Amino acid sequence: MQTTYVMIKPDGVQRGLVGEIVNRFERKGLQLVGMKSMIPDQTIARTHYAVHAERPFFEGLISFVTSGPVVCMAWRGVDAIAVARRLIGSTNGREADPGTIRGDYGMDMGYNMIHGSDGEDTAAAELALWFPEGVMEWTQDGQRWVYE
Ligand code: DAT
Ligand code: MG
Repeated sequence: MQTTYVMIKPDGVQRGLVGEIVNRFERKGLQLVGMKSMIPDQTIARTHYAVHAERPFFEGLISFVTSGPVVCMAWRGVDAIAVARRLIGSTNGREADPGTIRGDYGMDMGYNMIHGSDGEDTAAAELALWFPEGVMEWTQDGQRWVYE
């Protein structure tokens, strides 16, 4: 089992896509182990995107992600990190496959509605950053009908 960090960015919230996006993870069979909403401050945004600090788009990205509410989620399942990335689709919405979140709802690179951890190390670091209180440990009865 893996747990991955997924975040609906301010454009997704502003466009009223929270329900549509959450639905995709839920119906897929992933287990929700963390969910909250906040307006990120500079510190958490800069830490989250620190790997991109030297890129030309960095300041714009920080200003975007701190501009309004985001929805922070932790989703758990077998290979959850890669599964979430496939549900999300490639970075640029114009090129993302139809059927993916970015492919179905997005037309831009920066305004791409959603973040998903890209590996085990980043998932652990991002979960610790956004959920310092930890995630919920609970048994979802329906999970026994998700995996044979
Ligand atoms: P992803 O979100 O698909 O993991 P990433 O980690 O490479 O993509 O980049 C993080 C975010 O930064 C991405 O969701 C949108 C923004 N971004 C990336 N490359 C960009 C670019 N060339 N111009 C503008 N924004 C960019
Ligand atoms: Mg990334």
